[in-house]
Amino acid sequence: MATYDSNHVKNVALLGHAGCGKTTIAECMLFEAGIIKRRGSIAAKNTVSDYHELETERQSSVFSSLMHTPWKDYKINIIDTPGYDDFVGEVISALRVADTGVIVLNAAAGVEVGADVIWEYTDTFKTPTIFVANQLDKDEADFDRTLREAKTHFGSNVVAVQYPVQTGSGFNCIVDVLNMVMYQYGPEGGKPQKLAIPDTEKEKADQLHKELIEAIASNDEGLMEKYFDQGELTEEEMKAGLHTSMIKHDIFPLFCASAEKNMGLGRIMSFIDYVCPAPNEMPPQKQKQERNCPVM
Ligand SMILES: Nc1nc2c(ncn2[C@@H]2O[C@H](COP(=O)(O)OP(=O)(O)OP(=O)(O)O)[C@@H](O)[C@H]2O)c(=O)[nH]1
Ligand SMILES: [Mg+2]
Repeated sequence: MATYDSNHVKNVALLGHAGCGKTTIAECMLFEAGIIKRRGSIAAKNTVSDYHELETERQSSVFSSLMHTPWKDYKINIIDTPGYDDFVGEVISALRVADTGVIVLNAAAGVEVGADVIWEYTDTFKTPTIFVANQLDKDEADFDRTLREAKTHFGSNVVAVQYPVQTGSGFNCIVDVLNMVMYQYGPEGGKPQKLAIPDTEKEKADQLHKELIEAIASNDEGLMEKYFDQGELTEEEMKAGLHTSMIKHDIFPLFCASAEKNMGLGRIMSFIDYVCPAPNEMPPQKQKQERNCPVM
């Protein structure tokens, strides 16, 4: 088995309101990494994470499950937590060891109360956090409303890294405003084609790219000066700025996905690898807080 130094290990916890899609996302991540050859589903009661009888019966997670997978040069440890608030102790335990919280939002429902409760914890523990707008394949999915609600509930530092060209049954394209490309997925999801952003999306993509750069630059004096001088930041500078601001709990990038259709998860895993913090990068006070984190 490969060995990894601590710079190449990423510990993430999947968090969110019950039914937002955490377990299905974990299944996609393992499938994308090639750990499993076939994706299980909640309906078929055969996911890796919800293996306990209680969970298959309820079709809902009861315990936190720890999974791990290699991804490119890294090892990602994935903790899938239950969403029902009866099991919030499992979430708190996961936050003691996770260096990044992935708060999953059901884009068909917007920000639900479970996400608010979890935000209280990640905010108290200063856990670096990303958001995933999931279930974008549903007819009721509304990305703009989900982003707006996330900003209202969690602050203006929630910033879109991606947006869907279309939601509902036609969802198959994600515009990424960090690396300024469009990902187009085939019917089975998985690895997308990387395409140039079409002219019809240029204006929206440029606007969100600018908002992302300004959010990054506003948290870093050096980058702000460079942005004022040159009117642009490189992708590498943006990633470095995101990395530092995430550790300081100053920025919360938001991504797009449909776990049901296996779309978007590979890109999120690559972001976890290259941008999200490694365990040895967390400030000592955060490590101390984690050990002492109170049960609220
Ligand atoms: N259409 C659609 N359905 C989804 C998506 N993600 C998950 N689901 C479905 O939503 C239901 C709940 O999914 P889970 O993965 O169990 O959600 P969870 O967040 O783990 O739920 P808890 O463990 O109860 O907190 C299942 O029926 C999934 O098949 C998605 O992207 N699109
Ligand atoms: Mg679950």
